[in-house]
Amino acid sequence: MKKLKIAIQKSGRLSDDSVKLFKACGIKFEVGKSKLMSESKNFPAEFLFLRDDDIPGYVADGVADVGIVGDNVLVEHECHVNRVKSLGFSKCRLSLAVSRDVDYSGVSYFEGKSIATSYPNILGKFLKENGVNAQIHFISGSVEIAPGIGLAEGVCDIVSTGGTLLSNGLKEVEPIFNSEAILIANNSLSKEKLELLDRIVFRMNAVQTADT
Ligand code: PRT
Ligand code: ZN
Repeated sequence: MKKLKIAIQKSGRLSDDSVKLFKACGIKFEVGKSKLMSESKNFPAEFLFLRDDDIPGYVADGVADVGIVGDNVLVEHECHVNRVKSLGFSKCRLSLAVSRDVDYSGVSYFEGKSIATSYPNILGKFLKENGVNAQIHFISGSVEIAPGIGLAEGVCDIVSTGGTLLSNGLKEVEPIFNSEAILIANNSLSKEKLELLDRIVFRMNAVQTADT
């Protein structure tokens, strides 16, 4: 029988809850620090442990059949995949933030200014929808440092508790995108694989009902 290839984050904010969810569904598999693949012994599934940024592309290309990724990464990468189910964990928001001492009056504050972000697509769409012309400065990490070193006047980054913004002298002024973990699937799964996915989704729904 064909195995369903399931991509989950190797190590990070999605990893533990992703593993926990499949285990709560009764799917047994090993997770090891150096393991990049793991076959389930009691379900026709094979787990691939990847960086979260690679998951949407791999699922779109069919390298993996299904995966779990943050909606922020999924939308930023603009991959064509099937959004199967919102999972309710790894909740966060993508927000615009400025230096604490800025007298912020509204989104037009950003007109003609530069904004550092790892999410140029989502930010670009937001600015366009709001008729704001700003320069987007892409940086791949430690975005919150940008205003302090004179790289940009604002930042657009993931916020959860707000602690990181605070400790970098910034304040959140505009939440632009709400995110949580999403179960995604390749758009052209075989009938056999779709049946396996249905079995998993059925179990996930049962687990979530039991939790609430
Ligand atoms: O190594 P890999 O590429 O796989 O992981 P990663 O480092 O790119 O991602 P990771 O593990 O940090 O996050 C994975 C996903 O978790 C994200 O894409 C979001 O969907 C979700 N998530 C939830 C978060 C946060 N909460 C979060 N707080 N992702 C990042 N953060 C960071 C944020 O970038 C900022 O630096 O945490 C900081 C802010 O947190 P607070 O609590 O101080 O506001
Ligand atoms: Zn990543």
